[in-house]
Amino acid sequence: ATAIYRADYEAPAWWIDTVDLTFDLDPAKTRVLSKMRVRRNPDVTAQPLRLDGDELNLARVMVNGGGTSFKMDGDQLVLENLPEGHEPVELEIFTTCCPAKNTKLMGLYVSEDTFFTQCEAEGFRRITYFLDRPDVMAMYTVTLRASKAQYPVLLSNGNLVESGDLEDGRHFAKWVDPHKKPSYLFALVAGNLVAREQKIKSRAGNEHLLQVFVRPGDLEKTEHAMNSLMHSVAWDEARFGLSLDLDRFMIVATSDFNMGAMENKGLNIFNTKYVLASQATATDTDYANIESVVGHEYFHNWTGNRVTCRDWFQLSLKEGLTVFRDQEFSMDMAGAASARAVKRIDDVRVLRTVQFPEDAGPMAHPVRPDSYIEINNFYTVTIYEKGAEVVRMQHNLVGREGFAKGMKLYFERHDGQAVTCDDFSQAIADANPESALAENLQQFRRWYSQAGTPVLKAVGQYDAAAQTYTLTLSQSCAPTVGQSEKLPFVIPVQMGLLTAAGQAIALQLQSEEAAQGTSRMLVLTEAEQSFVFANVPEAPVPSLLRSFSAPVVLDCEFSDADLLTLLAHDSDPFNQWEASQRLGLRYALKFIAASADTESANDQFGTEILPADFVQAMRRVLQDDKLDAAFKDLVLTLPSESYIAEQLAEVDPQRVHTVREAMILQLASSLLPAWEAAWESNRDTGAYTPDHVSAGRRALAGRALSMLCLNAVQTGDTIWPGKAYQRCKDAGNMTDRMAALAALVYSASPLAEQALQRFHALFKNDALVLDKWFALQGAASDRGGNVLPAVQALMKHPDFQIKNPNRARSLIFSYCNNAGAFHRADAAGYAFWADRVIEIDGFNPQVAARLTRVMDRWKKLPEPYRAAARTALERVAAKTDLSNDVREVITRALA
Ligand code: DPP
Ligand code: ZN
Repeated sequence: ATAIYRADYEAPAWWIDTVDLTFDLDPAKTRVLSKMRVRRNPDVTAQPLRLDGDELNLARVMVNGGGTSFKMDGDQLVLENLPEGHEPVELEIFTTCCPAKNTKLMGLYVSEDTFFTQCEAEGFRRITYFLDRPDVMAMYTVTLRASKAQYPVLLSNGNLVESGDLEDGRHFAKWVDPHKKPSYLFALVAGNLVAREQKIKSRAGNEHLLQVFVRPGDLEKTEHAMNSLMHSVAWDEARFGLSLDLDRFMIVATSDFNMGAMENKGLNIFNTKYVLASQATATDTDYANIESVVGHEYFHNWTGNRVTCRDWFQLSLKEGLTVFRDQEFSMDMAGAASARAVKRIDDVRVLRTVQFPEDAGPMAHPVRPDSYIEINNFYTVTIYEKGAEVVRMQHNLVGREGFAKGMKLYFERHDGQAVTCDDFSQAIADANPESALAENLQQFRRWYSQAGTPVLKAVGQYDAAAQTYTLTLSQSCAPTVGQSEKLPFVIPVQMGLLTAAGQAIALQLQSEEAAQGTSRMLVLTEAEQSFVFANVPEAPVPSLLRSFSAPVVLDCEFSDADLLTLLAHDSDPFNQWEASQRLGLRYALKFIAASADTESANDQFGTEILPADFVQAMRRVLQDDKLDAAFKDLVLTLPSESYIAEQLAEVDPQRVHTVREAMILQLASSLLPAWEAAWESNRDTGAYTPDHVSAGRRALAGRALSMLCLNAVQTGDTIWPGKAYQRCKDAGNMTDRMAALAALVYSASPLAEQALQRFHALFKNDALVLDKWFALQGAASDRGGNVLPAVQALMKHPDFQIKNPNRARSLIFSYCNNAGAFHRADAAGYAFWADRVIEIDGFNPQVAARLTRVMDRWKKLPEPYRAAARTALERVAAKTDLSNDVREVITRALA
C-alpha cells in the first residue's frame, strides 16, 4: 500500500452525470447492473476511464449498447477505447457481489437478515465499479428487487417513485434522488422493518415525512430519536436558515455498524446504539448521545451533502463543521447557561483526554492531513473534535451573527459543489471583512495545516505604583511527525481579571479610553505579545481561555490560592471547573513524582494526597445549593488517567492509576457526610425524563453512591453496598440501575458478582444493554490481576460475538483502555491485545485498526512495560497479511 498525497490532487478526467442502478438482492449473490452516462472532463487532458472496484465479480461491460475492450489494473477497471470527444457515453456494467460474506461491513452487507450499505469513505466500489471519489457527483436512480416475504421494505435515497410485485414472490421499488451526490452518500436498505412516522411542516410551509425504521419489537424505543430529529430540523431552520430539502427523511437502525451513524442523503443509517432508547434500557448519556448523533447526521444534509468535500484530505470541512453544529445544537437544547457550560466541559474533556494524546503521538496529523495510506484511519478526534474547535474559533472571531452571515455566503458560493477547508474559512472571512479572522486569515489557516497542540504561556506582572497589569502571552508547539518547525497560530484568548476576593475587574487596555466590560478576547498572533491593563486596583488573578476559547495547553503559574479563588468566584463556569482540575492534576503529579523513586510507593497512599483546603473547596461545591448537580459532578471528577499521563514524559500507568485511585478514596472518605447528603437529595428524580436537570441529579447521585460504596469497602461497612444492590434490583430507570451496578463493580464489592448475574438475567435479550454489561466488566478495577482472566472467560460467554463491532468494543476495547488492568508486568494484557488485533483484522480491518491505536503511547512506558509493548507490536507487524488499515497504524507506532 502506498501513501496518497494531498498535493497530488487532480480533477477527475471523467464526470459521471447520471447513474441508474438495478439490484437483484440475494445474500449469497447480489447482481448489480449499473448504467452510467459519463463524459470527459473538458478541463483535463484526455485519459482512459479508470473505475475503482473492490472484491467485485465483473460479468459484462458495454459501451453505447455494444461490446468493448477493457483491462484490469489491480482493482481498477480501465476503459481505454471510449469514443473521443466530449459527447456523453452510455456505459453499462454488470457485476455480482456476496453481501453475506461481507464481514468488513463496508459496501453491501447483511445484518440480521437485512441488507445495509456503508459507503463512506470508499465502500461504494465494493458495490459496483465507479469513480469512487467525493468530487464526482451524479444523479441516482435505484431499483431494488428482492423476495417480498423476506425483504418487505426496500429503501434507497430520495423519493419512492414506483413499487410493485414481480413474479416468484419478488417485488421491487424504484427510488429517485432529486439531488446529485458523491458515491459515499449512496445507501440502500432491504429487510423486515417497521417505522415510526411523523409528518412535519417546515417554517417555509413545506410538508415532510420523517421515518425511523427499526426491527419489529423495537418501535417503542424510537420516540426519543424521532423527537431529536424533529428538534434538529427545527433548529437548523431557526439558527442557520437551512431547511430540509427532501419530501422524506429516513433513519434506519442496524446492530452491525462500524461507526456511530452515516449521513447518506435522505437515508441515514445508524448504529442501534444511537437510535434505540427507553428509560428501562438506556442511560441519560445514551439519551444525550442519541440527540447529538441524530442532530449530527441531520446537519450533514447541508454541511457535507449539499456542499461536500473535494477530496478526503478535506474531511474536516464537513466533520469539524458538523461537530461544531451538533455541539451548538445540544447546547441550545440544554437551554440554561449552566447546562451549556456542562456540555462545553464534556466536549473539552473528550478533546483533552483523547485528541491531545493523538496530537502528541505517532498518528498526529493536521486537521487537514497531507497524506494517508488508509482513509478509514483518519476518521479521528483530530478531524472531528479539533476540527470543531477550529470552526469554533472562527465563530468566536467573527461573532455569532457574523458566523451566520459567513455560513450564508458559504452556501451561496458552494451549494452543489465539492470544496476545500480553505473555501470554508474564505467564506467566513469574506462575510466579515472587518473581523480579526479576515485580518489574519492566512495565519489562521495554520490551524488546518500544522499538527500538534500549542502551548500558551501566560506570565502576569503587577505594578502597584502604576496600577497596571502586564499580561505576556507566548506560544510554542512541539514538533510532530513530519513537521519539525511550527509557525505561530492565531490564538483567541477570552479572559478576565479577578481580585483576590473574587471580584471581577473592569478591563481597560492602556491604549483605550475606557474599560470594556469584565470579559474580553485578546488575539495572540505573534510568538510573544504583551497586553497592558490600566487601573488595576490590586495584583489580579487572571482567568484565561474562558470557555476554552482555543484548543491549547495553558501554562500559567497559578498559586493554589489563585485557583481556589477562580473555583469559588469566576464568572466563567468553565474556568471554575478548570481550576478544580488544575488543582487535582497538580496534586496527582506531585505525588506521582514523589513516589517515583520509592520501591514501596503503594504503601504511601495511606498518607493524604489532597490538602485540606482543596478538600474543603470540594465540600463547598458539593454542598452549594446554587450549583447544578451536573456541574458539581464534573468538578468532583478528577482529571482522567490519560490526561494525567499526557503531562508526564514517562508514564508508569500503574502508578498513575494507583495515585488517582487514592485521591478518589480520599475524597470518598473525607466528604462522607456530604456524599450522603448528595445521595439523599438526588436519589429520587421522580418520573423519568432525560432532561438536563434531572439527568444531572442522577449523575451526582450515582457518583455519591459510588463514593459511598468505595468508602464502605475500606471500612467494612455493608450498608451502602446493600443499598446499591437494592438499587440494582428495583431502580426505575437504566441510569440509576447502571450507576448502582457500577458502584458495586468499581468498589469490588462482594455483592458485585450476584448483581451482575441478576442484571444479565434481566436483560439477556437486549443487545445494547448486554454491551453495557460486558463493558462494565472489562473496565472493572483490577484486584491482583483479576480482570484479564475475567475478560478471557467472558470471551467464551455465549452472548459474546467478536464479529459484532458493538460487542467487540464493549468487552475488548473497554479492557484495553482500562489502564490499571491492561498494563501488567507479565505482559499478558499486551499479548491479549495483539491476539485480538490479529484476529479482528482477519474479518474487519477498520475495527482492528481502532484497537491497534490503544498502544499509540507505548513509547512513554517505563520498563518492563515498554519492552513488552514493543514485543507485542512487533508480533502484529510481523504478520504478512495485515490489512492496510492496521499496517499503517502499526508502522507509525513502531517508527
Ligand atoms: N458517519 C460519520 C459521521 O457522520 C462519517 N461521516 O461522522
Ligand atoms: Zn459526521
